Formats: sequence, structure tokens, C-alpha cells
Amino acid sequence: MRKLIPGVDSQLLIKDAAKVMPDPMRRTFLRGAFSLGALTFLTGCDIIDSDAAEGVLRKISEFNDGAQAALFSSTKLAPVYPESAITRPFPFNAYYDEDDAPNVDGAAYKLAVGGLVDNKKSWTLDELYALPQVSQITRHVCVEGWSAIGSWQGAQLSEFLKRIGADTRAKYVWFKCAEGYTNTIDMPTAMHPQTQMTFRFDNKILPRAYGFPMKIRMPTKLGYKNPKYVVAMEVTNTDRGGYWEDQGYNWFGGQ
Ligand SMILES: Nc1nc2c(c(=O)[nH]1)N[C@H]1C(S)=C(S)[C@@H](COP(=O)(O)O)O[C@H]1N2
Ligand SMILES: [Mo]
Repeated sequence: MRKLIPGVDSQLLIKDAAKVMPDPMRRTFLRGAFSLGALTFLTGCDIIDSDAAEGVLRKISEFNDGAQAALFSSTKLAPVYPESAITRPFPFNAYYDEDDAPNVDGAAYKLAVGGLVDNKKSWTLDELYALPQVSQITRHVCVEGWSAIGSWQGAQLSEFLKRIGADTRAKYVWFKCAEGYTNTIDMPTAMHPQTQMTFRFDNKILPRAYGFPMKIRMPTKLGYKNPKYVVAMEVTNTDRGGYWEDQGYNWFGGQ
């Protein structure tokens, strides 16, 4: 049996490897006083370095996707808040600085629709704004360690999927953003009543920072699963991953 490299602190190793996990899973995991010994015992793998430990934690994260999907309820609503609870100013976040955020031309904008849908016509902003509008004040949780309450208005994604004749028995909906960010979500989350195609923040046209002209707001999911600057969506049975998911973040990303 292989042994841990001499001189390597196993607690530090496990802390390091746990970085691939999103919060709150990481916190739960580290609080659980997991030792490399326990991991080795659980998985039957010899964990000799941080690559091995990371591989095992990735497997646990994948297992966790299945568990989260099984536990997800399409009727259970995320908590909502009063207007007085809105975080002002609401934080901007992306994998680049705010000055580098995409500047999408609303007049020329067309949302491309593809995959397992009856009607693949693109949608202009005026057409999208004409959809029945709903509003939510919910909490956005970012795995980088902050959360904020925001106010978002738009159309239910389930209503839009109905209008385009989407095959809602398909497994996933994939989103592509103006700067190349992507996300794949599970169909039950896409159909959740609080999953919103968002056109407004705090009752004003969605500012550039928060995803103009359209973001997908999902209060049941962590921040990185909420794509901003969405320019295309596809209904599919193929998991096409996502910007952070492809780098090891938990795929389901439940909040
Ligand atoms: N297109 C795009 N969408 C994105 C991101 C991004 O970098 N690009 N970052 C994600 C992350 S990690 C977070 S926390 C939220 C931040 O949204 P906000 O700027 O409205 O607070 O956007 C998510 N959606
Ligand atoms: Mo985030």
C-alpha cells in the first residue's frame, strides 16, 4: 500500500484539495473533520498527494450532483425578502473586471434558440419584454464567500420554454453568454417557478454590470450557475458543462 509522502501535512493537503469544492459543500466537508485516512478508507484509493486527493474530492462532488438532483424539489421555493432587505449597491462579479464586462447592443440583440424545440426563431428584446413578467427579491450566494439580496424582474423560463415548444423531457438547458461564459442546468431547475429570464434589476433595465440585456436568475442555485449576458440557449440531452464547472466546480451547484 502506498503511503502519504513523508513530510506532507495531511490536514493541509485535504484543505488544499477541498478548494475544488464549492461552498457550502466545502465548509460542511472541512467541518466534518475529514482525514486523509477516512478518505482512503471510504474510497479504497491510496491518497499520496494533492492530485490524488483532488481526484477523490471531484468524485465526491460528482456523487453529490446526483444526491442534490434527487433532493431538488420543483415546488419548494427559495426564501423571498422585503424590499428593505435589498443589498445596495449590489456587488458585481465575473472572472474579469467590471470595465471589461460585455457591452451588448440591445437594438441589435437577438436571443438564439436551438436544440430540442419546435420553434427555433430568434427573439428580439421587444419580443422578450412582451412576455408575462414576474418579480422576485431573493438571495444570491457566490462561492467566493459573499451573498447579497437583489430584486429581479423578467419572464419565467418555464413559460418561455412552453412558448418555443421545448421538449421538457430533455435533460438539460445550455446557455451561452456574450463573452463566452457558459452554463448547463438540469431541466427540473429550468422549469422551477422562480427560474427567471431576467430583463430588469430593481425595476430598471438590467444594468451592464448585472448582465444586460438578459441573465438567467435561479435563486435555487449558486451564483456561478446564473449566467449573465445570455445570447443563446439550447435544449439538449448532452451535458455541455460550463465555465466554472469545467474547472471543477460542483455541476449541480445547488444553494
Ligand atoms: N456571463 C457571465 N455570467 C456570470 C459570470 C461571468 O463571469 N460571466 N459570473 C458568475 C458568478 S461567479 C457570479 S457570483 C454572478 C455575479 O452576478 P452579479 O454581477 O449580478 O452580482 O454572475 C455569474 N454569471
Ligand atoms: Mo460567484
